[in-house]
Amino acid sequence: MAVLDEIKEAVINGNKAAAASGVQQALDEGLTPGVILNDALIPAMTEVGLRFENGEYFVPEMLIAARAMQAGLDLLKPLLVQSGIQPIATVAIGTVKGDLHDIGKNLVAIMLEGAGFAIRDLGVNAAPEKFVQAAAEGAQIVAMSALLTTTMPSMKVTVEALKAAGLRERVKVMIGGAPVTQAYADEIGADGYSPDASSATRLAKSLLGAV
Ligand code: B1M
Repeated sequence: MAVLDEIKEAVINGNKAAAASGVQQALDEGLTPGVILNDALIPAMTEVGLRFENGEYFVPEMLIAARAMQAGLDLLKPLLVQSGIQPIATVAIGTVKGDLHDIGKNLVAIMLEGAGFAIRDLGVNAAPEKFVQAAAEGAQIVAMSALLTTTMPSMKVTVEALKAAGLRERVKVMIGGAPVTQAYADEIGADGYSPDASSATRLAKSLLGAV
């Protein structure tokens, strides 16, 4: 499908306006948000990552590609999120301390919201204390994202901080992000791991016994 290739090219080249207009055109042509996301936006970021690894792209190119992707996501968000439903539970979601990657975290938040969860977005570079505070204030799920191997340990620190605050039994902890694995979730005592945004919604529901 030509328009999907155009969106991919636009994101890879960091062309925000073309990414947004491509997504709008794809929607006008009747493509579903899921197809646009999975067959254009996400593969584009994968390609950007490969180019970074190969030394063809540097941080500025990654950054402008991320902005172009976000412009496309902004158009899809209202379509992925249902409105007017009673929240299943509140999820406090953030990218862990030291980590500024938020595209995947935002995508997971959008999908969770679409599945009926209330979202408390703690943003990027979220310190363990922020997650603890959100849990103390009533969030039933703490959801942490990490894209760097160097920031993954902050997930463990957060689990320990929840224990120290006496909150661990009251909240479910789920984790994800490209370098994160089920084995890591088991190692740090998280309740669950999911590899992508759609399985994250299934995981969140199953953690609460809602499926
Ligand atoms: Co960075 N970066 N980056 N980067 N960046 C990666 C992650 C990297 C793999 C690139 C590479 O080398 N190939 C590499 C990490 C290596 C490692 O640690 N293993 C890397 C690096 C090294 C860095 C810097 C250190 C570069 C530097 O400064 N020298 C630096 C670190 C800054 C920091 O965070 N402190 C850095 C900076 C940046 C930018 C700011 C330029 C930009 C981020 C902009 C932004 O997010 N607003 C950026 C980008 C764009 C990337 C890549 C290219 C794309 C990430 C992305 O958005 N993917 C990335 C390479 C890659 O991943 N291919 C790379 C698309 C997104 C939809 O996927 O985030 O994986 P993802 O989310 C998925 C799943 O993982 C999952 O669901 C999502 C949707 O399916 N998921 C969850 C995510 N969170 C979840 C939580 C859950 C469940 C599922 O439950 C709670």
